[in-house]
Amino acid sequence: MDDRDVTMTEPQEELSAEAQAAALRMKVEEEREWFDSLEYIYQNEGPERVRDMLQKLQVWAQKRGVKTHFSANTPYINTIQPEDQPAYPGDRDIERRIKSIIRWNAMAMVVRANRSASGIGGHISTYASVATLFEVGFNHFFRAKNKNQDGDIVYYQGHACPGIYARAYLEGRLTEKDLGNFRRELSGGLSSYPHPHLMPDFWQFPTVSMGLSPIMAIYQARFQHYLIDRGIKERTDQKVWAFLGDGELDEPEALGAITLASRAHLDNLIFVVNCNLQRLDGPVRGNGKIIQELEAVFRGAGWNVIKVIWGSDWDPLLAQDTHGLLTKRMDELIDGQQQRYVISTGEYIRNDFFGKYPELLDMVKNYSDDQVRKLQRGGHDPEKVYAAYKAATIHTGAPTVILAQTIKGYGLGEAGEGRNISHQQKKLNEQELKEFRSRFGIPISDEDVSDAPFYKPAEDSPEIQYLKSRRRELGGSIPVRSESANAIRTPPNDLFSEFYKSSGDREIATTMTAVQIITKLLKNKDIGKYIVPIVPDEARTFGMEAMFRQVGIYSHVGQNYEPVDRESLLYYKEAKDGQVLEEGITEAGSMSSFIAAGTSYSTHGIQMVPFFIFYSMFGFQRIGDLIWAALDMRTRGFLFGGTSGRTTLAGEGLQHQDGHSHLLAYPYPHLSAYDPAFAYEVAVIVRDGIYRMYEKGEQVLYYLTLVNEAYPMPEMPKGVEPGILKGMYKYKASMAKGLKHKAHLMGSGAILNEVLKAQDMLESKYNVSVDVWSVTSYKELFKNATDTERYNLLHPSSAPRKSHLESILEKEQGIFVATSDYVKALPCSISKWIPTPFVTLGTDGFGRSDTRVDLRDFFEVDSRYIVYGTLAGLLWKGELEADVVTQARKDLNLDPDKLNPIDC
Ligand SMILES: Cc1ncc(C[n+]2csc(CCOP(=O)(O)OP(=O)(O)O)c2C)c(N)n1
Ligand SMILES: [Mg+2]
Repeated sequence: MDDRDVTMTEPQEELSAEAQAAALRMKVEEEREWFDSLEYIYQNEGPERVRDMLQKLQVWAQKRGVKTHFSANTPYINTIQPEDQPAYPGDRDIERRIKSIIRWNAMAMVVRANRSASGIGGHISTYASVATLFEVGFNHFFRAKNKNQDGDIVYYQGHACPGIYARAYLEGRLTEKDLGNFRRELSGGLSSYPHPHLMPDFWQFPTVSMGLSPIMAIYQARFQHYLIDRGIKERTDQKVWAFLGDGELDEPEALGAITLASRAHLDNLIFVVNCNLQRLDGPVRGNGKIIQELEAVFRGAGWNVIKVIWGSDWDPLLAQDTHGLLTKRMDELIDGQQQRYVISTGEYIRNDFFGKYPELLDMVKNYSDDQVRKLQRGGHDPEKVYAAYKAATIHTGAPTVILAQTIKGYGLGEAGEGRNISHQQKKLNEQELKEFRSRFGIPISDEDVSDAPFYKPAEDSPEIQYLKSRRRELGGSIPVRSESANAIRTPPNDLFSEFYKSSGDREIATTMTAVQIITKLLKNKDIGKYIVPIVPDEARTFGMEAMFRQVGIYSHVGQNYEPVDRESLLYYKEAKDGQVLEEGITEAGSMSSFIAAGTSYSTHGIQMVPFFIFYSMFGFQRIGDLIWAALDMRTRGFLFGGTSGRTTLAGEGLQHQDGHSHLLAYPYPHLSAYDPAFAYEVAVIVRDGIYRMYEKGEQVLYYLTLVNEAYPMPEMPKGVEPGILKGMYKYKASMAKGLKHKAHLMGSGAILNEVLKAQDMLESKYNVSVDVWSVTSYKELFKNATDTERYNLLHPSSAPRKSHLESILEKEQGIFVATSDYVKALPCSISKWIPTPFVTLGTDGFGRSDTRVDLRDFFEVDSRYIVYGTLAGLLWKGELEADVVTQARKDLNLDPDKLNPIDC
């Protein structure tokens, strides 16, 4: 054992009081010498040298096994000291009056909405707490986009949107009628939360699925660097501001990407966390301190952290705190107790907080109870907030997070200030309205107040004039969303022509086709530079590694090391102007990049064409909420679900084999989902996607599943393009003559090959003439069929329209059998429009690792099952006898008592 670890020491004799005093004096003297030396260094060589010394001492101590105390925290006081605060540039008084009016209107919107339509919801208390944080931004920081400047990018805390609407009302951008129609979206009213899909000229970012804005904002800030570093966008000092809730940061996505922000030196990014210490049900950390917890997390991740905890009226008290006792008390105070102070009397706070140490009680002995009660929190003090924002905007080299302490429901008084029910408060009674009005000085009479009328000062009032002049100064109104961007032309058919041809004997997987298409697009002089390949550490899985060398992997700092494979042709090349976004193992991060790139046409006025390639299993089921947000944001681009198909990805097993993402894609509006089988299908779909999204500007997103099973690719039959895009076309009609029965086999993805084998078997052995159909998209078929049906329902006197399915199947005789590498629910979803009997085969159940042959047997989707399903269908139709079918089952070696894979 190392002797330094010995904790037990020889029993020592008691020292006399005199000896103890002497020992103490010696220690004091020893320390004084140390401090004198440090002081000397500080005075003569400055703080940098002191830091250097301390670091060296730390190394010295560590080498001797001395464990030094580690803390990522600074004391529980404001980061910026009063003497370092810049002068406030605005008119505090008028800004407060504007803010009060906005507070009132934001509250009135919610109260009125809930009176006219009980239960319609809305939130009062979030804006009440964040108002100062927003208003300082609106009056002094957030620049609007116009022809002279890029403007800033702001993610507003979603539940605070009434405040944003109320401000737009004062600016004259929204009318009283608009405010009165809050949450009445069906009659064109203001959307409940920020939704670009519903208010495409106003909102840019959906922020109300908690935890998604922080990660989206990080990748947004990174994408801005990407555009600049690649020379696509001019260098600017555009900032990305994200306003977040303290409760929100419990979401794993929220903090999951913060190290990327520091690693990539995103000093264009500012998080403002509205630390009202509360979430929906109660305190965020009743028994802890959320601001300190977050400080440690962000500092540990390399962020610049600015705490705005206490308002200016605490400054004189802190100035007197020469022994650090007040700071100690602040450090001790836990959030649950601090929240209690919001609803407490001054006397309670005096006793409970200051009363712990007599010296502190002494500090406030000349303060009245009312003064003690009103001691303010930093997030409600414009001077403190301004100082923090200013420091954040000029900080270089790292992102900044501002942790601002506020009160939830600020100003609501007993109606919900700092109470656990604050979040749910949507109705104020007459008395509560009166109090609110009086507290914020809104000129509404006692008679009128119970109606909660909106209030807007006259156009020539100092308030409106000031508010507008501030916005003019900063470039215009925000939030604003626009869609003007560079046009992208669909590449000519020639670019895709090689995929329309047969590959001969060469076996190719659709993944390879997709990668080749991206490669060709990258080389194309028109579209090439706008392509953004995004991959979550799976480039080698999908055979994309050639792109590393071809266009480079994006890194803001370039490549400061010699890669281990530098000698190889396809080495891992990182470059400042690299084009590939190699995100590492984060589908959420990659999707956030995809969103930033796919909405760049709106955010930056630059159309980009992102291709995000991932394991299809880790798409919809893992990051479905981000895909939903992408659609809300009108994102354009291609999602490629690689290694798809429950039986096509041999090996890997249950957690990798996707046989259901196409079903998960069903409820996503404006999303086209395809499961192509052949190279030409992939090419036709991608080309159409570029045309629809980029040339026509349609609001749609493309999802394609790709497989890694290689097989010879056939030539594209004539005239099949419309069918490919609509979801189904006849791929191979029967050539056989004089067969007794007729069947139609529908197949998708790699399983189409099993279907083709079944066609041969049925024609050669079972007297069944078979047509083979390629189903590229059940979702498109379903959408078109239900859309057509809806039209016919609503137009009884018009000639009925035919869906694509009805048009292509109306003349067909025989039975139908559908097989895919996906769940049976997909073909079942269109069964209404398919002639009966309709047999559906699919891969319901957990995947398994095994060979493709065995998997297709296990999931009952191989050619034998397809043959058998066809014969069973003919039995149901009355064309075959049961014993013929039973015999076939034996011949095909199928076990009727095998467990259903869904139960295995
Ligand atoms: C993913 C997700 N889960 C739950 C909710 C419901 N929700 C809305 S606001 C809220 C509390 C928010 O607390 P916080 O982030 O602290 O914001 P505050 O309103 O306190 O500023 C919750 C749970 C949501 N919007 N999103
Ligand atoms: Mg909160």
